[in-house]
Amino acid sequence: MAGSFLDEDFGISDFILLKDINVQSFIDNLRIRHANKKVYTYIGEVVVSVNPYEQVAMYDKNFVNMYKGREIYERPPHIFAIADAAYKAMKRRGRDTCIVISGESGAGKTEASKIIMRYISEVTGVSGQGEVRRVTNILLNSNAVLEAFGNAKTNRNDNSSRFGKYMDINFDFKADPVGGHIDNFLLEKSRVVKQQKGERNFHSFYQLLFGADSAILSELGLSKEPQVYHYLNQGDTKVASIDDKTDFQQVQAALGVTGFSKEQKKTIWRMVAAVLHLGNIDYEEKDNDECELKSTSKAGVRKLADLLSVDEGDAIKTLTSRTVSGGGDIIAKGHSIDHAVYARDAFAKALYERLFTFIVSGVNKAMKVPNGRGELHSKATVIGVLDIYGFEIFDNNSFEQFCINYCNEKLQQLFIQLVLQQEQAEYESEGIGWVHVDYFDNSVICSLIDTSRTGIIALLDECCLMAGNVKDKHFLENMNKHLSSHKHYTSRALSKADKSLQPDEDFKIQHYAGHVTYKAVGFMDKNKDLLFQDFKRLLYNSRDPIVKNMWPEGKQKLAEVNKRPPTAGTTFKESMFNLVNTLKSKEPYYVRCIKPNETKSSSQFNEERVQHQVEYLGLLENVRVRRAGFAFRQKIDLFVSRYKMLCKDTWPVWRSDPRDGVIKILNSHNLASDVQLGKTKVFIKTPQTVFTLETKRQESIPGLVILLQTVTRAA
Ligand code: AD9
Ligand code: MG
Repeated sequence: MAGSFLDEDFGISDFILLKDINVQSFIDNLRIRHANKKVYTYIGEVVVSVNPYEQVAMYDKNFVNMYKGREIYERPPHIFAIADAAYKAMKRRGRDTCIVISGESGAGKTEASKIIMRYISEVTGVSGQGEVRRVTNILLNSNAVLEAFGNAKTNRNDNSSRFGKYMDINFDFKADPVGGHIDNFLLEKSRVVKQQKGERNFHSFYQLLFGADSAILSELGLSKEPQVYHYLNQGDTKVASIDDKTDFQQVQAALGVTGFSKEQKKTIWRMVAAVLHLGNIDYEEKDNDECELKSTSKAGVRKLADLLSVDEGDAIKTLTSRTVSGGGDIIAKGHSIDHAVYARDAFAKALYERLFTFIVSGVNKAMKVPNGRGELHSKATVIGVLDIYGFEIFDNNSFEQFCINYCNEKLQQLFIQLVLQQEQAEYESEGIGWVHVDYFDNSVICSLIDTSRTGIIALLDECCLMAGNVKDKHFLENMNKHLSSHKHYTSRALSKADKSLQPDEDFKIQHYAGHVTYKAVGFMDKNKDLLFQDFKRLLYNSRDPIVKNMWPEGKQKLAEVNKRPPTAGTTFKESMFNLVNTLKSKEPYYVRCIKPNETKSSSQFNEERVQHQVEYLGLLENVRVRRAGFAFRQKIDLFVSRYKMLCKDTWPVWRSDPRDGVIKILNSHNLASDVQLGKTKVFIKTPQTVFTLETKRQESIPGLVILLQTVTRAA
């Protein structure tokens, strides 16, 4: 198996073993491996994955068996090995672990997370208990459901996750999955009402139109033609790589497996249909700058009211006016056309977002497993899998890209803290000599965004909470005022020479992964995330209990309504803080995904694009730190007890100083030059040394078993 590390035909399978560490040698190695369909390469225990953009036969049962229970360095690099390492740490050492998958949009994160989940389901539940099968079935089927409602075609990825997902899988004392929990982050709901050229709305809409039979469509009052719907006809409608019709059947089945009843499924699709009807509602001017429904929209509203099980008159009122309290009275104030369109779109976005939250909680309910006494399992050990939207730069970057990129900054910071800083700190505390490695610490960008009072989110909130006619332009001015000297922020007002920036519109952040220009227009609106109380009340009064339960705050009276719920930016920031804390409390494993080209080609390897990703992911620094340091480490006494059979002096029991034991073992195999002794741990420089130790250990075990049997028999 030693060949698996240094197979020159396929490049080198662990970057730590590269002769010279520089960008070119790193990329050369990736290129050779990519050309030979070697999807994975290690940096120590971090796996780098290059999207193959084709099915590579390396995920079947034989491969599962090859990796099951093995150490990372025993087999060629594979994501299975990382999944197994996380699983073993959980099983053998009772550690909560997490697998953090990062990389830009289309790099293969979601696929990686599914491969990990499939691996875990393959290696568990071997005794075939029905309950474990049920749970793994839900875990696997939850992907189809969440992707239908939370993924969409973008210009970067045909199946782009438009929400962040962190999934905990809970294991019992036998290390079998007994349940799970999904946390979802910020669904990109603006997509419901608007799509950029070449993109689509969420898959669910097309699945319904192309997949449901005509009886269902007629019940929902829908046409088969997506072009008919304003919320679908702004972008593409068909995607070559996607079969919406088959996907619909699959999602229907998966909804069943994940615990949704027939009624719930019906309501889900009724709500999807309602959003489409809503988008086609048009208004015309009445007197006093107020508006009413166009006559052509009346049938649509009737259907909308029917689908949501609300009163038609109430629906019309809610779509054309809102209630306000004035001088102690509650009065209806008519909308202008602009306001009505705005309110309609806000309603559509909110409907879809609530539906998504409902679906996630439904899956969570199904994954909560009662134990024999009818109680919920006390918190078992956990493996968390994080699959979040990748770093994004579009032609037009708005609030959503800002949040997505901020999230990627936070994860990069966590990576730096855990892998780079922690590694250096450990060498220092162990008194191990090594060379300091410089790396870019992106905490300065995180604070630019999330510092209280003067961070971008705080400055945005400040504008959103001001009274009067405050516009996005003021938000830009507010940032220019407070952030003028920040190295990672600029705008036209601050750097007049930068003609790429539109005055009064754009601001630019130098992210760890590159410069992104954001359009300030729309930031305040999306941050306020306003939905008139009237809509909430309308749905709370729905005759469909499933819809009603999605809108509990609709029962509040106007006077009781909390006028200032937390903004979208602050809510997102808090969810990122919580996520980072959750991840920090676990033993992390990393999958770093790379996108080899922009054309989804299985053969093309665009060096420039790859180099950019290698640089911003900090992969070279990662190798340098591992190399300057040591690939493996183990507590001194554990090292002696694991390898004592390799030396006649330490076998069968070593009673003297364990440090001397380590030296005896290493000297007996000429391995001492590759190892340093710290205060509490043995540090081993190269994986081959560990491999040699492990192989010799394996070889000596049969002999030991015979010896032991002889001793036992003699006794
Ligand atoms: V985004 O941030 O959600 O936009 P991801 O999740 O990083 O993005 P995704 O996993 O969706 O990317 O991968 C994009 C496409 O690449 C998939 O739809 C597959 O067609 C392709 N892909 C990714 N990984 C693999 C793989 N291991 N084997 C084969 C793959 N194809
Ligand atoms: Mg994804």
